[in-house]
Amino acid sequence: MRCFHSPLHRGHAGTHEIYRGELVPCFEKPERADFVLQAFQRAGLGEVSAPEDHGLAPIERIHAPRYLAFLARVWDAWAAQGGTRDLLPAVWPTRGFRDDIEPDNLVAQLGLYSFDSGSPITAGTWTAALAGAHCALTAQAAVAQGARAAFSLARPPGHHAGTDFYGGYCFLNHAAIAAQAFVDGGAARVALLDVDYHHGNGTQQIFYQRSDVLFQSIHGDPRTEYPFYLGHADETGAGTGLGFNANYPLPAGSDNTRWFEALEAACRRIVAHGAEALVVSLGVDTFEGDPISRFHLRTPEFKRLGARLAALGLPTVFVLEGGYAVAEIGDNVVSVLAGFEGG
Ligand code: OKP
Ligand code: ZN
Repeated sequence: MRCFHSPLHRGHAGTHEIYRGELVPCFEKPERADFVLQAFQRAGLGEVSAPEDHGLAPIERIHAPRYLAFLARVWDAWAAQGGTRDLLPAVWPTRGFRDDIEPDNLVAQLGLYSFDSGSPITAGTWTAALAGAHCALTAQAAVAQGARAAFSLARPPGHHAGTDFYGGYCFLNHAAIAAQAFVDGGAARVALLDVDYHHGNGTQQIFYQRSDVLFQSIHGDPRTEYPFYLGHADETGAGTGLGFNANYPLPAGSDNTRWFEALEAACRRIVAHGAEALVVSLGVDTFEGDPISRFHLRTPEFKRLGARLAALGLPTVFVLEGGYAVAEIGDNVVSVLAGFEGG
């Protein structure tokens, strides 16, 4: 399978996030992509290529213009004020506040467009996220042109980013952008499956009222796990989208039997949807050694996941999401892809 990757991810390099009341080095760091790239090449899974520039139009199909304009300019505006440190929000418009007027104050803008304090914006964040979107779009194009599968190897991840907000280390929703590209290329029904440990709240928000893109997510129960405020089983879609959103929240610590039961249910639903293409939000923070998550998948389970997805027989785009056990992230991702390829 071909892999699309850009070194521009390296420009997104946050310094700190708050973890259990302490400032700690960011879990989402450039080394993650380096390890995945090394493992992919070592395994000889396929050619690694730079993404093509697909322009802003396919990204504007998912994200609001004022949000994209904000992301594109915010670092330069900060630098013009003499700012050098990571940009972090400190105030948010919760219920009862207005979100229709964008404040002039930069920190207030950060709060308007974000939902957590753990997603620093740095000098290269926009460039990195944009390159990631183009990796996903180039992988989608390869699959639309007949490849069985392709892999978008980029960071920061995307599945927590919604129409007009960032958070959970995510700025542009690469998987949603790829799914939309399938629709815009003529697919009537697309399936998007999120196997990251955390609920894909951004992707759910984007497609919640739509029936063309079936969104499903298997994740730690939001009652105890990030992102906390979305991802429950009773969220099944709205309006035209009613019945086209399915969540499989599992208690933190759930065993692999339970995880694969959820995967089986999700796969059956993909078949019932009559999907013509599949996009996988591939987070491997379900790994038992992950520092911020509490599932127990290991190499055999990652292989089994890949093989189960292959059995769907669909043109498939894999988009990298989470995974914070950096030394193992490459092997874990490669296990899924090798399992898919029958290796
Ligand atoms: C991103 B992805 C806040 C800590 C919250 C955020 C976890 C984001 C996971 N200070 N941690 O789904 O792998
Ligand atoms: Zn995650």
